[in-house]
Parts: sequence; structure tokens; C-alpha cells
Amino acid sequence: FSVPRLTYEEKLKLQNHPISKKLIEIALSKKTNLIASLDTYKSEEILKLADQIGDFIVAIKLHADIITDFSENFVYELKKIAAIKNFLLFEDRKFGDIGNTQQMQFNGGVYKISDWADLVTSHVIAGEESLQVFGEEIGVVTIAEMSSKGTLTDENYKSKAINISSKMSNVIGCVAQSKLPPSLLLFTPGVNLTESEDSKGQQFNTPEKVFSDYHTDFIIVGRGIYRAKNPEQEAIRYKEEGWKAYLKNC
Ligand code: 5FU
Repeated sequence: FSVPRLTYEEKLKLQNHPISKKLIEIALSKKTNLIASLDTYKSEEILKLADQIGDFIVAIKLHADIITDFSENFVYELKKIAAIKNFLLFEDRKFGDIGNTQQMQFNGGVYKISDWADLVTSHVIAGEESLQVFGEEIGVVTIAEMSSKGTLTDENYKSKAINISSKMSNVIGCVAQSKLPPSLLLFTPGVNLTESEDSKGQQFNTPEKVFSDYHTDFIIVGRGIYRAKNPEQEAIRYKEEGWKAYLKNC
């Protein structure tokens, strides 16, 4: 997409969904485009990290099914921190089934994702009707393109996923590793300032690269923050690098 890079203020005007508006408003007020992916096993550790880094992020991304002691109390405590520190909760469930099953996975089970998540990820593999089941309140982020080596999300898949995403009123953006049409927000994982890959197929880029080459809106950082000796200090570093890269490239 040969579109000019828009500022967050310009992007805000294009948003119709309350969650995409909220994300951009938080970005502007806290001067951050950082989403921290807290992929750790213990709920206590997630709460501690959320408290330490909450001032520097727009959202915390979780994989609820990684957490060994997931509970209603954990959700209650995390929501409290999110309200105080003004960030959103993003469940990276990557739904990938028929609508009826996705609806049950979204509302039921142990995690009751619809009770607490502001955003969820979903594949588009099952077609557009499978996305309708999430309703209009949650912000759906589709997986248009993955960051890992050898992913099957080629140009053809990606363009079909983007087309569907553009049509759906509950889809606020996509996970991808390339430019999107300006009406969709771009979320880019695989961001790390010191590593270029892991040993399991992940490929990393710097914040500068994803802002200059992909015009991303939000960087998603996992191990770069939660594995650091000092996660707070690293969250500040990623926040500053992300904001600097945004200002330089808009
Ligand atoms: F859709 C995707 C993708 O294409 N790549 C990803 O890495 C999602 N992710 C997630 O972002 C992944 O499941 C992790 O939760 C996070 C990246 O973590 P990392 O530790 O920074 O590699």
C-alpha cells in the first residue's frame, strides 16, 4: 500500500470503533506505542510486571492458556491495575475455527475471555462469518501475516485476510509484517532491540525498522521486556525507542 504515514491524530479521525479510539488516545496521552506481551506462567508475576510497566504501555497482551493459576481473582486484580495505569487488555487467542466454536471459546471455558478482554486476535482462516461471533464491543485484531520463518501467510492469503478485515466493523486492525490500508491499525510482534531471531522460528526486527518499513502503529514486545533483568527499565527503553521511531517516520 503506497499510502503516506499518518500521525496518530490523523488515524484517530478514521476510527469508528471505541476500542481503536481508546488505544490511540492512550498512545497520545502516554506517548507510547508499546504493547507488552507478558507470556509468563504465574499470575502473580504478570500482576507484578503489570504494576511495574503499566505507565509505559498502551496494552498488555496475554496468552491466558499459558497461565497455570488463572483465576477470577487474577482477572479482577489485573483489571484494577489496567484502570489505574490506563492500559487495555489484549488476549492473543488466535481463534481459528468455525464461528459457533469460536463463540463458545470466547464466552465460555475457564478463561471467559469476553468478560475481561478489550481486544482479541483471530485468524481469518474460517472466513468472514466466523468473525461476527465476537460481537461489536470487543476490538478484533486479525492475523494477516505472521512473524515466524516459513509462515503460510503469503501475499495471496494476506490480501484476502486484509480484504475481509476491512469489511468487518468489529475488526480494528491486523497483526502483520508489512503496510496496511490506513483504516486498519497495524500491530507488529517480533520486535527486539538485541536479538534477530530465536531458536524456534521467531524473527525479530527493531522498532525503527517496523515504523520505517511497515508504518506500524503498535509494537508488541515479549521476551525483550519480561525476560529482562530489569523489566521496568526495558519497558521504558522500548517505549522511548518506539515513540522516537514513530516521530521520525510520520
Ligand atoms: F501473530 C503473532 C506473530 O506473528 N508473531 C508473534 O510473535 C503473534 N506473536 C506473539 O507475539 C507471540 O505469541 C508472543 O506472545 C509475542 C512475541 O513475543 P516475543 O517474546 O517478543 O517473541
